[in-house]
Amino acid sequence: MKKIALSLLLIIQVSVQLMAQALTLWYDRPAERWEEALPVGNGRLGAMVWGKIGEELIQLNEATLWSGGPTNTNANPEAAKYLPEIRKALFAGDYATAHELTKKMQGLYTESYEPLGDLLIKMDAAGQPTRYRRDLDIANAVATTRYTIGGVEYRCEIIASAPDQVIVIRLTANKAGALNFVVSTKSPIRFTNATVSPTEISMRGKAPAHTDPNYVNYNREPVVYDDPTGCRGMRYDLRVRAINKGGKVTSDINGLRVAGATEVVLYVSAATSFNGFDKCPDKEGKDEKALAEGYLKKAVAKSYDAIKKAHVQDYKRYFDRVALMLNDDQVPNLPTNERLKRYTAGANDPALESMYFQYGRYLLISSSREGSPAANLQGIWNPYVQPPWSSNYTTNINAEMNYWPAEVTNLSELHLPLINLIRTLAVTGKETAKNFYGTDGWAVHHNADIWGAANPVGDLGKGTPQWANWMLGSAWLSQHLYEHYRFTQDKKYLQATAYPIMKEAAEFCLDWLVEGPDGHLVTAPSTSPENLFMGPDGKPYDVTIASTMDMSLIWDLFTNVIEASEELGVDADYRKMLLEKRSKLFPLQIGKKGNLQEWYKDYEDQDPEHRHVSHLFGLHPGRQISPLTTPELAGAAQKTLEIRGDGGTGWSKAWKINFWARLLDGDHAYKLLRELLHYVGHDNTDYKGGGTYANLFCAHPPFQIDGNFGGLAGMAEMLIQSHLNAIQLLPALPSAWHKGSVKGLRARGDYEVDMDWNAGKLTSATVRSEAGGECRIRSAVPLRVEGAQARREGDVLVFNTVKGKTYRLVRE
Ligand code: FUC
Repeated sequence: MKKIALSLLLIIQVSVQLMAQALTLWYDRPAERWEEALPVGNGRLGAMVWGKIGEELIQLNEATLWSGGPTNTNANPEAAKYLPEIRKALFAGDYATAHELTKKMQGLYTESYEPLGDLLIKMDAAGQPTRYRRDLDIANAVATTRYTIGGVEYRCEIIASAPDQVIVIRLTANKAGALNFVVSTKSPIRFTNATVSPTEISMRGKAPAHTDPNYVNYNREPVVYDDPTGCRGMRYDLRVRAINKGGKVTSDINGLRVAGATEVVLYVSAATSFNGFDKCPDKEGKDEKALAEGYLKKAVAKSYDAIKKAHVQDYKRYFDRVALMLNDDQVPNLPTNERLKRYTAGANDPALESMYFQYGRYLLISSSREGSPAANLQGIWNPYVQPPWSSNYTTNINAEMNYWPAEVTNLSELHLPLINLIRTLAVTGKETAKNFYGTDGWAVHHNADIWGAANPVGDLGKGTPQWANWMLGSAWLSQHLYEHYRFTQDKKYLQATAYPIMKEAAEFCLDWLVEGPDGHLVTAPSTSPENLFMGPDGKPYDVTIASTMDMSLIWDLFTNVIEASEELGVDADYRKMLLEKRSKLFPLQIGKKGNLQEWYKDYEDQDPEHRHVSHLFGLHPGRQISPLTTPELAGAAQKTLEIRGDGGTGWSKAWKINFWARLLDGDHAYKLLRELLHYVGHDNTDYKGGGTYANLFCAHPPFQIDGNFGGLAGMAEMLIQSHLNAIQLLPALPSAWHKGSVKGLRARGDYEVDMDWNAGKLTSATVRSEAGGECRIRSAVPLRVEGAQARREGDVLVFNTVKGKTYRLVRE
């Protein structure tokens, strides 16, 4: 008996160790570039940990710290007057005139996400370091650096705690009194340093009143600090307090000085004056000083161990909901960057793939928490004053992609920051639609920011319509409102939050649609982000009518509003009207190459391998096209993908994983997953092909977090799909994942699903029904359900479920 208990204990211990190994990114040298540093975050505060010896660098972010102030929704009062002329030109096929006139409908650029600053820890420890290791344990959300100098082991552990709203760093030496270091702070934006007490320093400053995107250069100051109106330019306050065991801590203008300590805990607190999208961050700003002090005061009353315990518990509440095991998940004993390089060269490493999956979930938990802003183009991690694409919300793919995995990978609450951003945009976007086009409802264009900027960017005509004048952001964003309902079945939310905003987006589309030359309803002007077509004169153009993407987005929105009104039992007449309008939308076309046509006419693309594949929206994330419901269109979508090829930037490859999974081709999806996990050095040598940096951040390049989230969503799509009124188990399992198990994935209808498979086939599954109701299961192998009456509808197994009950499915 004792023996059995002992060996059981051993097995548990070994598997806990294996799990820990499987879910740890580790390196045998310090980061040399930002793309090698390791991210931690609590949704609001973020840090990139370099793990340097001598002078440790921890780069900090606060998610509300943006340049600017409340957005101007009426930057171009003339815009609407061009609309009739543009439509006239388009209907006459005069694309050149339409292009020029569409530019005249542009507004201002968005603001930029700004860095908070750097925390530097200058260690005084002479000698050659040995036994170096830095790692990020994503099962617990703890980053650790350790090395030995002169026989003393130094450790630096860092966590970003959501319950305590602080970043905490614990430095230890395994020899009493061996810790000697100086902590200082600086920022690439305006700052002043001060001492608060012998053990506390502060850094205060201001974000710019305006920051231009990094690709704009008009011979003017790209970063402007002063705003005479006092309405722009957000304040921030950063505090660092040291609590030491042994030795002494003092402070002066150069920072905190620690001498002869054995352990020191640094409590890092920060806050900004951001007070909502419609408040001046300066004049009407929050008291950032009081906020930063408040978080700090509460935190320092707790020991490091107590804060860590609460942090790990809180983090695991999300993280532990899903477990994924691929094949035998053997973990090679190699640093993560080496594994990635080996994998890029062709080695198999299913444990790297499952770690990449869980890393995506780690990043979402760390960058998108209730009450914090939505994860932006870089999540919350950004060291640049002028970050790539302002690190804002690009709504023609990137912002939505960030949230594709939220529901299916069981992180539904983390979807709420995006839903909050959508609430803001429904307000600013309504003013924008009225001011720019004289329409009802709300409109969002290519970019948004924390202020709810919704106008077509481009600085009043300097941008190009190819990206700036894309009008259907509200239709795409509205899909997220409805998907949150489809997964959670939360009727109260549907009725109070989602439906009214979705309906207002439909209002915009109804006003925006016009009757086209052939009698169908069309959008005009219309673009297909960010591609160009070759016009009849052999020249490339961007503005046309009724791009496939526009029509697919409107179809999706109308369908969701129709369904939602049925679910709520409201608006019968409105529903009837929408059904009628939907039937008049310009339909999807199959082109001469057998592909799904991207444009109103069967024009050639200027770049047939363009990274955007907007016209396949109906395949993913939409539900208009599927091999199961519209085989002909699905065949055309496949042809489109073949013509586009498998190249592209990071997010483009991530999207293609999702497309191929929706085409039920697991092997092709897997090929693209492997390519997304292609090692990209920090010199970004391989621009044509996106991939993955040493820290597993997605390389567009440069770093964009969308590819991490899109890749995660794609892997989930390979394992489970539920967009077509049935839960499809293992719809696109690649032959490379011959054996495995997954626990805790979510399906629409409020189900939680576990699955095991072997030899490429499902062996068993369990479905927990959280809401009750009729459960519909589709699977490649015939299944039966234990303990419930079931019937078959074609290849779908149908059975009634009781709320809260679990059902086991086994092979027949
Ligand atoms: C879109 C893409 C670019 C980039 C940017 C943030 O405009 O076309 O590739 O991802 O967003």
